[in-house]
Amino acid sequence: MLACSKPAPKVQAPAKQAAPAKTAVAKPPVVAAVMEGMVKVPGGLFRFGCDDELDGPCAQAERPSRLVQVHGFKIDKTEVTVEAYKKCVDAEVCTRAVAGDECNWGESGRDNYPMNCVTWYQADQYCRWVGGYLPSEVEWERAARGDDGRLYPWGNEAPDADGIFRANWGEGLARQLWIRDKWEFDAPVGRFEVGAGPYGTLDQAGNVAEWTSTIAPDTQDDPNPERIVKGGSFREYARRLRTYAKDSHGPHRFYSHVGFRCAAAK
Ligand SMILES: [Ca+2]
Repeated sequence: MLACSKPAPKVQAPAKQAAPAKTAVAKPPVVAAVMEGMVKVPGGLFRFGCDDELDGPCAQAERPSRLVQVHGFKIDKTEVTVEAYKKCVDAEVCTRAVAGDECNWGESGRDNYPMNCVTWYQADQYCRWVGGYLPSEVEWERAARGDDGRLYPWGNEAPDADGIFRANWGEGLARQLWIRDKWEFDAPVGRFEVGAGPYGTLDQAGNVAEWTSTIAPDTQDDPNPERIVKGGSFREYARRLRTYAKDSHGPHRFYSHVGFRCAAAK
């Protein structure tokens, strides 16, 4: 159970870095390009979590709904791609992702697919390398939800309302339904522009679910506490795509339906 009875979490600020010395090595070339792929998320109060009357029925882990103050920040417009992650591996900073089965690493033609099959540690390492950090759960939800308490990044309509597919998702084990949105498994990032969030993010709902920096409260005393994962994926029910929905996994685990995106200070 992920229920959190603690006070509303505060936005996690990126770790402070020591002032660069005059001889400091320049940041890797990829940084500028990655930052260009980010959108600005304004600071402010927003409603976080699930309210049974407004959003429900809610899972216990999604309660309570409360107002949370966030600082402005930036977040990747799309999930981190295989192509982007490979640059970090080539720089000998990141480790290779697992290959095979539904994993995208090492597969030809998958450069623009999300970097799945990475552990939380690999995702965290990549975001640090580009000068950012993994978003907290609150930051992730702020980017997806804006300030109007919407159920999905695009609004309150169901993902397939009026026959328009706003995300890449599935229906649990009903595999024949996975492909209704044109993609049986994950898709190249950014293919569902109609599903854009309030600040321009794409695929926050669906495609691959996304690691955040937030520890699952019910595992916080474990040696390797689980981290919150947000957004649902190509294999999950529409409800799992809701902005407040969440899951959690151990940081050493990797899955074909889990990837990540990075955040950065404003
Ligand atoms: Ca996603």
